[in-house]
Amino acid sequence: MKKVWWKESVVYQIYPRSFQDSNGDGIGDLPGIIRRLDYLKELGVDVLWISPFYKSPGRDNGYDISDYQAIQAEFGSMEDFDRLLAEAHARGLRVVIDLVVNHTSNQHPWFIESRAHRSSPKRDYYIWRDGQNGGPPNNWGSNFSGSAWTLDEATGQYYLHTFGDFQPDLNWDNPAVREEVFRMMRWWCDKGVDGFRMDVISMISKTPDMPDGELKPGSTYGSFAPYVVNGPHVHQYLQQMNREVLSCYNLLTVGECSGLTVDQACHYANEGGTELSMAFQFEHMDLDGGESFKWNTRKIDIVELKALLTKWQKGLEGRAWNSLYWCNHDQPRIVSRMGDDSTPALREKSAKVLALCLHMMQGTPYVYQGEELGMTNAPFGELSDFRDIESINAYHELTETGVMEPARMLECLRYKSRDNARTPMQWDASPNAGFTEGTPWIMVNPNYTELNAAEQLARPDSVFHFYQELIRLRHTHEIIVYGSYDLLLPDHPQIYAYTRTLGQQKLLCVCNLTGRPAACTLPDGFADAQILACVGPQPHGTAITLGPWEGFALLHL
Ligand code: TEU
Ligand code: CA
Repeated sequence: MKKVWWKESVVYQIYPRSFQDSNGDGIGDLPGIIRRLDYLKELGVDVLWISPFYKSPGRDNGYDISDYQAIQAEFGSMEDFDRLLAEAHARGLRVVIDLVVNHTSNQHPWFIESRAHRSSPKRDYYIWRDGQNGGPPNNWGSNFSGSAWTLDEATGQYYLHTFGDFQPDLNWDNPAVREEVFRMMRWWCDKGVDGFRMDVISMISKTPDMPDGELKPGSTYGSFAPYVVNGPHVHQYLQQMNREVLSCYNLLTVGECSGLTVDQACHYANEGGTELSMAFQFEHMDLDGGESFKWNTRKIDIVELKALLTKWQKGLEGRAWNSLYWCNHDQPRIVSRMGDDSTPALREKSAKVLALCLHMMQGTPYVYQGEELGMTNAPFGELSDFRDIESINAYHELTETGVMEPARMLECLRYKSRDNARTPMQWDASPNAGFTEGTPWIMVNPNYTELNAAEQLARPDSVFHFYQELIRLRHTHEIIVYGSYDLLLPDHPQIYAYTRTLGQQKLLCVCNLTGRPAACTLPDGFADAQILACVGPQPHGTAITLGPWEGFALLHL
């Protein structure tokens, strides 16, 4: 297996809008990030991935870009970005930026020109089709509810948008589109950025004939997935991007790949390096999905989770590289989703054991802002507390079509809404958690008075210091990066246990992912092993009982 820096790194994701406000407008910004670089250095991460800060109407918080080479005023200026990059580099932190090129904003000059008339030179920058029987070209539904097609009255055709109607999909089959994107990417690379996180990159190649999608019972729209996800030319386009841009620099690239399978990942993230460094798969995040997409309050089954993550660990071994995550700006908080946030003590234990379970695996770990504190879902009340376009649109669609009762839908939003990840970073116990001196754009979780970075920095046994230790261990022990993985106790309903092996070395990680005591027998050979990390008391002997949310990692030389 090739040894490279991005396999040995830990990435920290910043959602700029919610990280640190510097000018009192209630919105986090680039100067705010600069202020907190020392905190990130203290945590010990290697790479920062910063979610979009480009010029944007902000209807999807920056994932709707109207100028790829300008900074949205509320986030700061290009000088601020340059300073952020220099200040990060001065501290040995690399900076990965978000590349959102499946779609643009409908306010992007390309789209304004494209929609101007049918013979516009930019018409083919987007995906236009004639309607059918007085309606859209097919039955596809958008990821943000409603049809995936919107009629443009002026030219009488429909444009495709797999997300919001304000996010028209680019036509990657047009070589001019690819050249524009590659040129823009080189411009950022020449500035010195260290990589790209590529938004829904698995969706850039669409099958040219676009038949109706399968209609699931109870849904109004058909699924575009078979015709859009991992489409016919996606690997060809990424290989071209790799030849013309990526291979000319020393980058970390990670594709956000909804609909990713192990086989597909072995293309996107192949060890030969002809496409991307790694990809995000979604399968473990979908384990508590089901009917009505993700809108339910079901819990993830531990036996299923183990089988699934093991499939990824073994399936990519030596062939491609995994990325490891519990959280990002689209997911509810893991401690509320899989752990127990009902008391501070249980919250901290479950946050730590979940971290341990993930961070001892093979792949590059991603820590999402606040995860290193064990930040929780927020106590949202009514619909008006939510800001996220996906949540708000889904509420209307599902309650207005009678699929969900309003009270039940609100309950599901409180559990699963993306806004749970987007409440402001909790820095200290001062008003608004030290995030802003103004009015925050979304509610601050009231638990900040007790749950905040300042308190945790001052307390050696905090979640922060546990994450710091896991990151340090990864930097110290090659086996955590490169060792091969093997699952133990596949059918144990509470314990996630696995080994890592590198040459003569063996590591054992055992985690009780439930709030009930759990017993198991350890494999031989760890009797005099070194304890790397521990949540709860140190284990003794081979027949052990773990208390609620306890776990440990042992290293045998
Ligand atoms: O997300 C893509 C994506 O698949 C999500 O919409 C996902 O299905 C959903 O969040 C699960 O609830 C990316 C970005 O991460 C997201 O923030 C953007 O809204 C989206 O693309 C459009 O750019
Ligand atoms: Ca601000």
